[in-house]
Amino acid sequence: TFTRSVLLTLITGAVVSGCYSADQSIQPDVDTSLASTELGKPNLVIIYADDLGYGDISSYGGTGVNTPNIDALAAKGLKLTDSHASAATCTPSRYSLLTGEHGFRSDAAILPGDAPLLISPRQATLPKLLKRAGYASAVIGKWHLGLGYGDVDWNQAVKPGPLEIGFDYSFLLPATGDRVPTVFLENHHVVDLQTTDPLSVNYQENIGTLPTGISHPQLLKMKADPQHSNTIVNGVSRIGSMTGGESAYWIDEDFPDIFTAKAVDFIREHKEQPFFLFHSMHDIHVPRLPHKRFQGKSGMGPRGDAIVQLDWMTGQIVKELEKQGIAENTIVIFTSDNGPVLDDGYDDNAVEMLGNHKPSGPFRGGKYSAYEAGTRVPTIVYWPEHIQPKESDALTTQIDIYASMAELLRLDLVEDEAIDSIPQLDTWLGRSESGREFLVEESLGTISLRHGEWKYIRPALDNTLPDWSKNKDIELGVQNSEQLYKLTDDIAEQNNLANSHSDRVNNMKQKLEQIIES
Ligand code: NG6
Ligand code: CA
Repeated sequence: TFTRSVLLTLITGAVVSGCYSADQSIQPDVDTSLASTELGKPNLVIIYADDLGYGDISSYGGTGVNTPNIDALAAKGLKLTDSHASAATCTPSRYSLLTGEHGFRSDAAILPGDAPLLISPRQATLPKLLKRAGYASAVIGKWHLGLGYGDVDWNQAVKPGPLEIGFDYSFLLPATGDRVPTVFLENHHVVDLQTTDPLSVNYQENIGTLPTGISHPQLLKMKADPQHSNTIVNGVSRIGSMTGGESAYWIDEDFPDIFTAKAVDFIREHKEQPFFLFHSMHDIHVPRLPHKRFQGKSGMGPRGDAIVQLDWMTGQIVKELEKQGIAENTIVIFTSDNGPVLDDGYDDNAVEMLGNHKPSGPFRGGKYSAYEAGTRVPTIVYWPEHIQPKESDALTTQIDIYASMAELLRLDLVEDEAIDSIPQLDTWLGRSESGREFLVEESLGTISLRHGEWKYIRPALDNTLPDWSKNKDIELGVQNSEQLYKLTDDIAEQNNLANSHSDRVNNMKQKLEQIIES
């Protein structure tokens, strides 16, 4: 149940439950009845941007930056305009994408960089589902779903992780760019680590002698807030303390080339069999440190330049699919894990250089927020063979990718598998406009429900909200009383209709409770 402790966890991100429920254990049969279906077995590539807002790309109204590669997908594919990440923060969104379950069912919250793996190796996952149809799977880029059993020894095999929950290959940034350890993890091992210089990480206290943002501010490329002022690597202070393992430290500016090369390798090696590539971008999360060739390319500073970089990375993947002759038979889903944020801890001029660009599009709020911009994100489905160019305002959510892929591949979901995922294949292929009747949006400190054009935001169960949300102009949308908005008349959620529509409030509240308790 969605208890007070869960809420506190969502708010602070401090408690890590890592709890696995035993009854999620499944042993599905391999489906051998998969004669070639009408749609065959397309490859699936999910390009998952980080913190990219609804209005951050040109085809969704972004004015401060050009995104020709992403726009080409939108022009030739299905452009969804009411499509949602499952949550307004990273970890629960990723959890839902990969498990088909709401994050609150496992207390999913923003995880520290040393958190245990949040998804149980016994749990059903999207890569495991696809394996039943013969797919190979890889995750490349940001993980942020925890690793090991907590208190990870980075000098040994780090597991369980992606390989234990169904991926065949992983090349990860373990948590986020702003959290230690600042090293790549390939399958079970930290890349380029030397045994003579062991790596240690600590989120409770400072360890080692590396300079920090507090002790050596003169070493910084960007000033940071107190939470981001610990160990300095590559001129950037991070959250958490780290010592040793220096040969393994990443250079942030190299991310686009390294991750692209790994993704291209995986595509080349698997072009003969169906595959799933979860290309989990670091951009445009903080710290924003685009490669030199993208610096100054947007006129909006590092945040805009990171969007240009993200667009380039997207183009590289599509080009490679074309080069290998498999673009026609590959579903590319381009979307984001949560809404936009300007100041998320580093002084990179995102606010000052914004100009008229509107990261949230016409919507209220942004990352962390219960208002629409928290979860409503650009979502494009590109599949040349089967999707006609189209725009659709069907209500959709990333949590349904799981059951929709099962529908496409004619795989039955077993009991307890992806319990919150609803098959929506026709909608995701642009063949139907009906979409979801109800849709849950998780956010920092509360939870909301969409019912068609209506949006209900549950009141706060607790008043302990983070201080940084106030001084960074982040609107969480958490209030002590009910909120109800009618989006068709009020897209920016300005007129709270809860008082004049108490029946609707009660119905939606009840429905939300029902979903939470189910
Ligand atoms: C927050 C961090 C923020 C970012 C976020 C995770 C502070 C004050 N803020 O706790 O900088 O790292 O976690 O972002 O520490 S997410 O996209 O991965 O959810
Ligand atoms: Ca994010």
